[in-house]
Amino acid sequence: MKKEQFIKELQKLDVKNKDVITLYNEISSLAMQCAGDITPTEGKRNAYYLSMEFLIGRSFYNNLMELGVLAQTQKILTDKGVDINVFEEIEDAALGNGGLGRLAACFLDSAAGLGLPLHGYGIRYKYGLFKQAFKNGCQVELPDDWQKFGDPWSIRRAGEKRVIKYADMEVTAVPYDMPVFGKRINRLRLFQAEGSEEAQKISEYLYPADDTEEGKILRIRQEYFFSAATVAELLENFVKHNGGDFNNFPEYNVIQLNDTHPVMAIAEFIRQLTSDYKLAFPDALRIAKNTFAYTNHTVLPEALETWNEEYIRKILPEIADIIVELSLYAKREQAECGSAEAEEMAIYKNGRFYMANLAVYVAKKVNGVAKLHTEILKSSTFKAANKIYPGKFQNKTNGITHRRWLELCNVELCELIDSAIGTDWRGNISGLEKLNGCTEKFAEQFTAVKAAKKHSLLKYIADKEGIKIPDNFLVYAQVKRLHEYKRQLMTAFAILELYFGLKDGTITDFQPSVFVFGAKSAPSYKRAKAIIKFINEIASKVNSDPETSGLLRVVFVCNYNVSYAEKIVAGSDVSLQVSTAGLEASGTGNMKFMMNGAVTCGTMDGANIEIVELAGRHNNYIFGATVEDLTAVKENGYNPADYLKGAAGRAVETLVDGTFSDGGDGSFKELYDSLLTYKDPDNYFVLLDLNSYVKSLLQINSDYKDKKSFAVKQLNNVANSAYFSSDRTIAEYSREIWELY
Ligand code: 26Q
Repeated sequence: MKKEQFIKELQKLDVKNKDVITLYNEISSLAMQCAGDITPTEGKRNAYYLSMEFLIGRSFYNNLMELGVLAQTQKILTDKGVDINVFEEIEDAALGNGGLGRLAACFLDSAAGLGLPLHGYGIRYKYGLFKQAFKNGCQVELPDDWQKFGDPWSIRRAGEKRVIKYADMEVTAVPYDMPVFGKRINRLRLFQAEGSEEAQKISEYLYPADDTEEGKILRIRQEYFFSAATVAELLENFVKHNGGDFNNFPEYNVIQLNDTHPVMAIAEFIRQLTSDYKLAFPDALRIAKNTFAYTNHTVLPEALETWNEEYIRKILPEIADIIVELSLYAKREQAECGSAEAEEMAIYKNGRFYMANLAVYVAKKVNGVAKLHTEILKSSTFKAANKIYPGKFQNKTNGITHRRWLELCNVELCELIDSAIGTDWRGNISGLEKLNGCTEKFAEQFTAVKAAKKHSLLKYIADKEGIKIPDNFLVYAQVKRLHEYKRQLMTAFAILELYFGLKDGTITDFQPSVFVFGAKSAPSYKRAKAIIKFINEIASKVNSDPETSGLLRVVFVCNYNVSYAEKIVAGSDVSLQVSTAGLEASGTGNMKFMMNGAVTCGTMDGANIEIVELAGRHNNYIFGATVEDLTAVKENGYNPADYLKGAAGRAVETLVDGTFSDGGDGSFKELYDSLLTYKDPDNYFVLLDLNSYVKSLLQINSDYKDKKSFAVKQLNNVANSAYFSSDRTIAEYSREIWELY
């Protein structure tokens, strides 16, 4: 970065009569000019992260921070009468749904920060994840036209475009590079589809579901589009820089598949090697086996991708043939297995392609994203494969970049940490552990920092949502995609129990509390949408009840996104992570809250387990059934109605007793039936865990009375959060999968 030049030019910049968007574009472009080029890596070993999603959020502040000029920019702009916060009106780039997409963005940040050559490859959607509005408490979706302010952080590389062929059409893939700044400058390359109207549709929308939507041809086209463009580029570059012996390809390239969405890259890799470069199939397969690695992010059966063979055959006949061929190779190799095991591992059965099984077969390494999750993959989801491929499965517990999720979003806390242990931790996050020795001493100052961050959050919420929450409220937050397994509905019932308890006097001595929700539901996911409506109904009732509104409030923030998250994680006291045990692969929001000093109120699921292992169970609030408990419950036959006695019953009945209105669409009754009357009722065990959840929430509420000891718990979480920096995760991937050093 030519810092001096940037500062000099910025000082000269005329801000008069310029609107925010013009200023944003001018300052960003200036930073891009001074930042320098993507660090060359030709002829060296590189890792490629293929992902349908990169949820990068807002680039402006983060990039200026990474370039080391954020503080000076702020000062120069202030001198010119411009508040740097005005750029908050620039939209986030929401090219992802949730955890998986945000993880990809954190990984790129960490790799650049560590000086490792990891490059992201994906799709430049014209519209990112929809913008959420509420109409009568119901979610409505609006298009997210994130480029309407310009896109000064991308460079179009028209000279490197290439044609992608489907049986029925041709599409041009035009790369756009977003530099990722750190110790080196890496590349996030997103392909835009150009050509006919049909062709352009391929990169028009991000699929707004975070589980499989069956049978969507357009989704197949998208998956193939960027996989094929990436593979073609890597093979071509290899020939150009490393000669034509593809046996050496894996020495220079490793391709990480972010879930199964880019798995077509495997088939395409073999197709290009066999058709374009004339290798024999077994040789191409061997090279693929040394090149690809696969990360699984879910064990929910409905989210494991399978494709109807006919769909793929119609638009990609050669790819269909190759997948069938691969399934035969796999079968032969797995011949020693029993028939049940062979069936479990089949890539092709009953006219469908099983993309996870394909990935597991070819990948040299397969990883889960938290200890428990990896254990479940090994002992259940991919049990047979784990038996015949020992050593293939690994764990890589997720992480988050502490640069965005601590240094950028919580400057005040960072300054306090500096004053306690010096600034070395900023260069090497494991230094944060030194805080362990001084949590008592800093408790009071920490309380003041938390109060300041809470004040900013509550002010922001008041401005955005029109709901004023007093500063003395304890803040519980549940922010994440809306899904039944994440159990926002259980939190809703818990709130109702608190509300009724406060009204009838069974709950006394209660610290004023607010529950903050943020979540988007997939547009077609009716039950999730009903949960949003239900929570909004609860919010209106609770907030307007003069008997309780001094003690209990509920806010469902609208259009939760990365930028909102930055404020919520910094300003909250309690992180709600209450998924059904065994179903949240890892969670990463849990880590962001921990790092900012919120205690976790959660189940023994995903990375929560590792969080409490490191920060101490006594500094957090664990409740509910474990994976083992649930196995036993299922064996004994689960009857949710058994858990409806007392307060829980009253809360659940509000779905059908006229307390709330679903607007007449029957969706609350449907929710009720899903819990109590359908076959396999309450399959996420909401009622089973509700009672212990409420107890936990009340325990937290009571512990909060002693501000000092509560702050010590929170600080212990900060002090032990270094493990959850994605710098640690990326170092592990780099050593144990990518072999970058
Ligand atoms: C697949 C096919 C068709 C349409 C959509 C999809 C699809 C899209 C997105 C399937 C899954 C996703 C996203 C999954 C996801 O975000 N998983 C989360 O990954 C995080 C990072 O590892 C974990 O922390 C979370 O626990 C996990 O839920």
